[in-house]
Amino acid sequence: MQSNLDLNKEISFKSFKEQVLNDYKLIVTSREASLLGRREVLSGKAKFGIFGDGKELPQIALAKVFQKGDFRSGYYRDQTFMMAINELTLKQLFSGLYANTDISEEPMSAGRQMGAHFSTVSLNEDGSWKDLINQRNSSSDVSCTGSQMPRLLGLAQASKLYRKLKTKNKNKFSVNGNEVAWGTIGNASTSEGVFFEVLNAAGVHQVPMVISIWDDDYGISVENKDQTIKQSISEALSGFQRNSKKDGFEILTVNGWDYPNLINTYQKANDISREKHIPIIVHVKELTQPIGHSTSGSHERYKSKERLDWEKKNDCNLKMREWILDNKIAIQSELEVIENDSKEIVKNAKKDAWQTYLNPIINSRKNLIPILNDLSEEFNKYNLDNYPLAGKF
Ligand SMILES: Cc1ncc(C[n+]2csc(CCOP(=O)(O)OP(=O)(O)O)c2C)c(N)n1
Ligand SMILES: [Mg+2]
Repeated sequence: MQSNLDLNKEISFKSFKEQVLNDYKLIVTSREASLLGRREVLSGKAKFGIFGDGKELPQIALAKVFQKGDFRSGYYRDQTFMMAINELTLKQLFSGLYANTDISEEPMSAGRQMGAHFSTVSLNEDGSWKDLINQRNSSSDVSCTGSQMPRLLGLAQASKLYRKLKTKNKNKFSVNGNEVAWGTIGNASTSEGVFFEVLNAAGVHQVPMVISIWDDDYGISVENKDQTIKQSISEALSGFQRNSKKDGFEILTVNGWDYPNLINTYQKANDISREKHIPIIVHVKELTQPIGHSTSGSHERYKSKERLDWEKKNDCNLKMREWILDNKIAIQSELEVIENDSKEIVKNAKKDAWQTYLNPIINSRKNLIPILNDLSEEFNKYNLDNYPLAGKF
């Protein structure tokens, strides 16, 4: 679990190293889960799969500033973030893939939603509200890309109203409107009308909304050059940038493989948005998709060799590994221990989730067999040879 970060606090090298290695462990574990998850689908055990590979690192930085009471409204790439805020375990991720219908095993939707649609629970068993200010919240994803945007605007607008109005019974929902609504969206989905409408409204109303754009240059097989003006959504949106005379957005850009800059960028976004209620766009560039868009295709069929090679070299997990070694924060063998452990942890979580999914089916079969045996004995008491269909089946 990530702890909220205070960049101004001095820490010892030991505790800095511990934080960095914890972050590294989480991104490699999340990656292993994506790799193994894809195999589970392609070998026929799990349904459709879509994973967060290639987007791990920025989600770590986002999780560091995401506080209790905040809301996420995002899309299917955010497994690393959900793990970082402690709202998704590896076993739950696999239970989602197997569509386990037991809500205690698959808390996102008891296997009813598409996998990687991440939600937290807002109500108690008796239907009363939980204290949302004491938990990290995620409004459930919906499979239409872009549909997270209107929800994101509403959540941010709520904070604005809580700060402005003396709303009754607000204690469970807000502390003076200090809650930020954090959105995530893919680069291709920013071409949708609803994205621009929401940005316009957020700019007009000046709400505490931070929208991260995970830019991997593709929307399935379509490149930015074929669908985003200037091939860059932050350049396209430069007219939304606030200035000394007029309100608007703060637009931040950062490369998705740059760990220290990601942390600084999200800290900045957090400070501006939470305190001053200014909306922020964080354009996270140079991300990749190591195993392609989803289990329904292979990106090798439409990406050039140059692009595939570039993606291999610029994989955010690999870049963080290089950064750790270059800055002598840890040595190779320490990282290898983390990498090998992660493989084991993910394999075990997968096995556990599969066994838990199968157990009730195996138990039902165990209960059914004596019933069928009894029935068969019962039938044997009759002479079925006299029936016209006897022996036909
Ligand atoms: C409204 C809508 N149109 C099309 C789709 C099909 N679809 C699913 S994901 C996707 C591409 C999204 O690309 P991007 O926004 O860049 O996110 P990425 O998967 O690359 O992270 C499309 C077209 C959809 N789910 N919803
Ligand atoms: Mg994309």
